[in-house]
Amino acid sequence: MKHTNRRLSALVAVGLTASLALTGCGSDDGGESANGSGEGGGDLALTMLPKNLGNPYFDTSTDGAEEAADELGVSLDEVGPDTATPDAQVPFINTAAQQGVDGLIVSANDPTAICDALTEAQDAGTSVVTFDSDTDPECRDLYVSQADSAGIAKAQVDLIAEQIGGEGQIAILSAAANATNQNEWIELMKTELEENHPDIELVDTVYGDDDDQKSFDETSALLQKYPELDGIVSPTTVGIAAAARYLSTSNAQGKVKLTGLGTPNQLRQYIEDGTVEAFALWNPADLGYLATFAAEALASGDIEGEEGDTFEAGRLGEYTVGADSVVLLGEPFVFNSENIGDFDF
Ligand code: RAM
Repeated sequence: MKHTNRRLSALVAVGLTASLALTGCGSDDGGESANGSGEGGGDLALTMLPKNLGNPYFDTSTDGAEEAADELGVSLDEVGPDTATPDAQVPFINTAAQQGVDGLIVSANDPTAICDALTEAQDAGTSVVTFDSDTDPECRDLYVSQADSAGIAKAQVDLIAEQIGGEGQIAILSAAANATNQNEWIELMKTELEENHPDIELVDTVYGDDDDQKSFDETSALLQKYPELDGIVSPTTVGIAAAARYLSTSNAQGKVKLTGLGTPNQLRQYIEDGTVEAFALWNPADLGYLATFAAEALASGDIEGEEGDTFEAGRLGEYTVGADSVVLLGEPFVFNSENIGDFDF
């Protein structure tokens, strides 16, 4: 079975499927299981390149990638820059290509800045899978997407609209200004607001660069600049956690609503103290797991990355490559005080 059904949230009308693990989702199980396509990995070497290191979201996606690599019998290394800046990933891509790795799995800080390096890696024989945040499509073989972008945008708009009572001022606290994934979601959120929430005014979009301190400072600045602010949407796990930390000790706690995309472990205390009512995400471990199966299928020649190609992804089941060489993990999921205790990632 591809996905496990879970109960619907009353807050968001997205059909909630997804392969969200109920407990833990790490790869510290010794990696001995080999269900699904465990055979045939050979001596393949894969490299995982997140936007930056030190982000629990990517720690979790790498856990999932390592779990998949264990099952497939391939090697996997994680490398990455400290900061999520547009071209900070280029040297890591060049090194992976020089090392002759078979597959590169990358979450892009910028849709174009790493394209030349990725193309050179492809020319050197490396299969390129983007996950989480895409490049321009011509720079990669396959993109493993966490969920439909319009669904991710709508989930967040629905949450903030519900929390502020359908009217008022909101701001967006995003990641890096060039991040492909956040920028796509922000455009779709603007459309959703214009079409369905005319009484909500988006007063500003600011960028915390997926850096904890910068995100914290940007939250502080937003509250000073907009004293009437009713809500903040932060479509980044780094941003929402920093904003929650700021709000939790400020006078605005509970008054300025905060939602967006976060991990349960980073936001648990803020759900418990009332700073955050509900937020959304998918399971990053499953995303890393699926991206690794996709990279192995490409690198071993099982698939070309063309629309209609199918491959097995272990415990997640079979996936089909869609239009523009995109593979979709599932649907976003909403976490709140009633269900957060069920999750550990
Ligand atoms: C941060 C990163 C990542 C994004 C999540 C929601 O961890 O920006 O790319 O998908 O937030």
